[in-house]
Amino acid sequence: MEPLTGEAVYNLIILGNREVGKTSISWRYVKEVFYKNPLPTEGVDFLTKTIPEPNLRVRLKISDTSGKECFREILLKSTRVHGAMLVYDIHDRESYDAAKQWVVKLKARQYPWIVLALVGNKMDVPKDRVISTEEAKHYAQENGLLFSETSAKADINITECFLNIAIRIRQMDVTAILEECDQRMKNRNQSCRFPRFRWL
Ligand SMILES: Nc1nc2c(ncn2[C@@H]2O[C@H](COP(=O)(O)OP(=O)(O)OP(=O)(O)O)[C@@H](O)[C@H]2O)c(=O)[nH]1
Ligand SMILES: [Mg+2]
Repeated sequence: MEPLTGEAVYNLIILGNREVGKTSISWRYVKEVFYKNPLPTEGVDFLTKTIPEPNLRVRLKISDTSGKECFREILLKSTRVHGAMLVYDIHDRESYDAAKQWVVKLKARQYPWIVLALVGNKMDVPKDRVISTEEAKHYAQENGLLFSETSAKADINITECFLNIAIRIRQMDVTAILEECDQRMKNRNQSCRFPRFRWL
């Protein structure tokens, strides 16, 4: 793969039910902090961080969404997304099912270039876990997703999770796909390889 000449910007959206730890994950990664009682996110918060890997040269623009459905739908329709992190709480099956529904939704809308990562958070609390690592890993493998279990609180696998998503986005050349779609949109005589990209 050719080395990048400038800094690439990747848009990453974090989706998942309320209180699964979306804000805690993004703050741990970007600000290196953890708060026991963060305020619920209203709408969306934007954070950016340049990945401290000299060979990658990537700046992540992270959209930390509210667990409220209406906000996320609006955001998905208005943003060019390179990757999506689908977060669940390993103690909460409803949140796991919701994360899987996001996979179905995103695939159904034909965003084939979006790198999807399934993330089971709060692994620092082994008691009362209801989603086993094996179950989630199996689902992720079957559906071509990246998979991690994390703890924002104990800072486990957070950096690796973001890094792996960025590496996969680069490997799949998602930026080139989006640029191609932009170009074809300008020239309406040509059809886009991904006809429904206008959703983004
Ligand atoms: N034990 C533990 N608690 C966590 C972890 N991550 C987040 N929490 C707690 O879970 C609760 C919800 O965290 P948030 O980060 O606000 O969750 P959210 O998904 O952003 O919630 P909304 O913005 O309302 O959608 C807070 O009490 C956090 O302290 C973790 O890794 N381990
Ligand atoms: Mg939040």
